Amino acid sequence: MKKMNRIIVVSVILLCGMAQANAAITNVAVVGESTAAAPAIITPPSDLLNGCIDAGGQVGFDEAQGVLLGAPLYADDGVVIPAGTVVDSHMIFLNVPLSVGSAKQQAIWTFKKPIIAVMSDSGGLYEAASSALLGATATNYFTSPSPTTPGCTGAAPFNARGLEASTQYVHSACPNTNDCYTVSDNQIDLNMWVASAAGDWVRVITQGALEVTIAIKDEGEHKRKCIENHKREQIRVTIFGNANVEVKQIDIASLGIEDLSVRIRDNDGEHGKGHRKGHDKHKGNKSCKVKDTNHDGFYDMVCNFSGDASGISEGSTLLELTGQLKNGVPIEGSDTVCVR
Ligand SMILES: [Ca+2]
Ligand SMILES: [Ca+2]
Ligand SMILES: [Ca+2]
Repeated sequence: MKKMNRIIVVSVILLCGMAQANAAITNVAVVGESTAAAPAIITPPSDLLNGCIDAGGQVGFDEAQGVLLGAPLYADDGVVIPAGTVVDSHMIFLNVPLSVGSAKQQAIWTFKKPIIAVMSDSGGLYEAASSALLGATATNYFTSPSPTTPGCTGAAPFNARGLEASTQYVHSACPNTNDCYTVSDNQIDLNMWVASAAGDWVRVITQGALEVTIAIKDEGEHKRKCIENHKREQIRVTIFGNANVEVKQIDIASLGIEDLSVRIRDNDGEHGKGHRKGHDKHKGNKSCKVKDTNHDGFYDMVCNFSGDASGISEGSTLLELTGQLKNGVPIEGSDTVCVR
């Protein structure tokens, strides 16, 4: 069993060391009847074995984020997430101690991005097959007994790891007397009913984005790095390319920060001046330039943004850049700036 868990059925490029500002579970709230403790968003636990994680109520945590799939990923209802998709992963479970006996709880979980797949099969097969790829890095999913909690056993897959709906994946009508769920955009309404023998464990996959490091500076005041929030502001933003994001593949028109967007001066950039080695005008857009500003061997993109900055809060503020590559893969990055 343990060896089977270790088979990696999908290949992947793992993107490490990235911010997770856009990826998180954002809220959980009980609906209807509950005989369990209040649900909670938690940090990744040391183990995810059946025998040593007693949650009291439904708990959820963010797993791997910004994972670019190198092979298709399989989930409930025949969903196949194609290779090339970038995903974020999250785990939600309810598992009670032997002394409690049983518990049931219905809760609505909200994510920052839309849900694209759920893994809830009763044996936990989808979960087990994807944990090497999507699991939280510091959490033990595979080694039973646990290396850190002696005597604790129960690594997925096993009977009753997932949901025990009467029909395995019936979600359309979600009876409060059984395991089931319904998904709507960035929310999952999740009903779990567990006995102490085995809990319920569900992996939720949401849209993800490739992470880029960015640097935001006011066009005229680079040193102070403050932007004004009471006028049409112009801001220079550097997007640093990396091994996963080639900045020349960025769809410039897709870039946005709050209500700011790339300032378009004209569309004849290919004929513009300034075309010299290591300092290329970006094709078709004079307001973004491509060069390796930090000399790390990856091209970077420097763009001028403008627009209505009046909605940005004063003080030290985290601003998030979103956009996509020309092939549709989302990108995102953030930087803290002074706003006044
Ligand atoms: Ca159950
Ligand atoms: Ca179960
Ligand atoms: Ca660079």
